[in-house]
Amino acid sequence: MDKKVLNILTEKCSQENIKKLSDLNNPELMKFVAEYTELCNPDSVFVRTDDAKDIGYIRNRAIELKEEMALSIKGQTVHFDGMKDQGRDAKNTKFFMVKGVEFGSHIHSIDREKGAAEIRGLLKNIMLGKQMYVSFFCLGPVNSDFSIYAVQLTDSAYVLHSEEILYRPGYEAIKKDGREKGFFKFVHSAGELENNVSKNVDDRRVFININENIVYSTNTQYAGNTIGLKKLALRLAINKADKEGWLAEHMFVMKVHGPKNRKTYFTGAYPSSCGKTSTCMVEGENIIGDDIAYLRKRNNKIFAVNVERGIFGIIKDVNPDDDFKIWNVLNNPGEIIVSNVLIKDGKAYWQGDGRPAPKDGDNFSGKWNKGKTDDSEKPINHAHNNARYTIRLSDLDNCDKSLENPEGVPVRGIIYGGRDSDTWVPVFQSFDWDHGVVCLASSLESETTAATLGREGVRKFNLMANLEFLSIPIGKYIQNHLDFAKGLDLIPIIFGVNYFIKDKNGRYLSGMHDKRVWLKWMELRIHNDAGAITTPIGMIPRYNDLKRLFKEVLKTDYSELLYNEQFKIRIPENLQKIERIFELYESNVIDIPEMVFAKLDGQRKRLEALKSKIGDYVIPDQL
Ligand code: SPV
Ligand code: MN
Repeated sequence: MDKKVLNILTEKCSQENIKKLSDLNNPELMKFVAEYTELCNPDSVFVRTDDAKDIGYIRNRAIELKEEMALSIKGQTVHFDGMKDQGRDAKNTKFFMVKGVEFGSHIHSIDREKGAAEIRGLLKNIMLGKQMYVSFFCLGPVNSDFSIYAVQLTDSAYVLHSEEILYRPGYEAIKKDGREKGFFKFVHSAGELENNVSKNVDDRRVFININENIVYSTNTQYAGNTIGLKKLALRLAINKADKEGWLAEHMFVMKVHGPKNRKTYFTGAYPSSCGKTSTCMVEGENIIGDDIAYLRKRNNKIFAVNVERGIFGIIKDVNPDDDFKIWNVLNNPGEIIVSNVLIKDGKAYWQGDGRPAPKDGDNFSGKWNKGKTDDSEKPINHAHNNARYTIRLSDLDNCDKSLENPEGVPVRGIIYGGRDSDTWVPVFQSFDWDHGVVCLASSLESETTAATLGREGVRKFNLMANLEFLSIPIGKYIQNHLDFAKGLDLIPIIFGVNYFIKDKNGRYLSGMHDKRVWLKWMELRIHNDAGAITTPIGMIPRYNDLKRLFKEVLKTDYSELLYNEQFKIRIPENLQKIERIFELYESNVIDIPEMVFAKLDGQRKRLEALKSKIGDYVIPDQL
């Protein structure tokens, strides 16, 4: 072993911990650990293997250091992030860029040297007085061509405990594999703590070095900024996928049951907090993953895996009526972390849980009582809008067996959905792959939510629900999607959904459970078992098919009046959308494939033709 590396490690690590590292037989990893041990300067270093003893140690540390507090339900704990650390910090998340390399204005970047100097400055001695934990994980199932190994350095036992729930262990796999390079590396520090939360949030940074596959995260605890394997790894994976010819997506993976025991696999991309988790969790179907998927081609088909093995989900509105399965897990013993909820007498409360909120308790603002206000005199809710739960998928009885299948599942349908109050119909099918990639996926917009810091309810462009995580130019990313279906025997069908369409009085037109019907319709379409009506934006369901499905699936009567309102083609809104998207691609972004403009233009012409024939708003019967 390199002498300098050994000296640094010997100073901070016990012999036992050094042995755990050297057993991996990977000098590059050792060097990486030593480099950041020296820079961050923790009091000691603990190496976590896949061993139950090590895992238990981290779980206990989180409690001991009050990063988590035990709740009255056995195995459950609560974690609080600071008042100003309740979502992903898009503003301070930046990619290192080499001068002269143009990625386009949508990608937040910082000059590489400048960024490296800034982050080194912030990391210097940041772990003084703390222990640094080193841990290994595998993204995707182990022993698979999807597997990517990752190493996480952090001073937060909460971060590691969360990762333990959410990701597959990697220590033994790495030892066996003998692979020396290609690891994703994450360096995180919560920084100085005050009342157990990151104090210096002004120095919160998430800096991404795609050339070296390293992400740094400082002065933050919120999981979306700190859990290396989640959105930080997604950013690295998008770049790796681009080089290797596969896709890394912000997508769920699920199985939908069709007639005669047919099983059809879907993936779905929705921006945060737009119904992604609740779609793959619907009654009657099976979940494989709720957030991040890798897609690869094999035997001229597309296969997908869940990169994770758990859910870091939004807890708001989880109640026995709307989300029974999650509710059940959260109300039973098990290894679960809830965050940024209200705690009263050891019990967790959150918004939309169907129970009266206690008048006081502990939450992310410290001691809380009804009427408490923040710095700007705004009332503080008992639980945050973006409060979360962290659970293992295997704790759910609807978890699909294929979760750990190294081959993944064959993808037949891909769904794109945003939060859109006035434009898209609740469900529709693209004409073909290219139309789907351009007019659905690359035209996705969504009204903002609490999952990222900033104002809610503003319409934002978010292609493939992946914009925030893109580490390659947008044009290239779209081209990769266009190319992905080339030469396939079975091209997945691309669908659009919108659970948030409203009538002119601002009332939602769909019920919470209607997505179960939309899924069944899409399943039938894939196998040519339902008809459709051709419209300028794609193909929409026929009333009679939906009426039958509503009866079968939800046991409700679906009226033609509602159908016409929901599936009315809103031409002015759709034309405005095309204008917005067209302009965006024309002005801001480099190297956009010609196909984008051609498909958008085609859609515009179809909409205009229908408008001049019938008018602004066209109900399906008129088509
Ligand atoms: C999301 O907001 O899309 C999430 C949670 O899945 S996180 O990205 O971790 O903030
Ligand atoms: Mn997500």
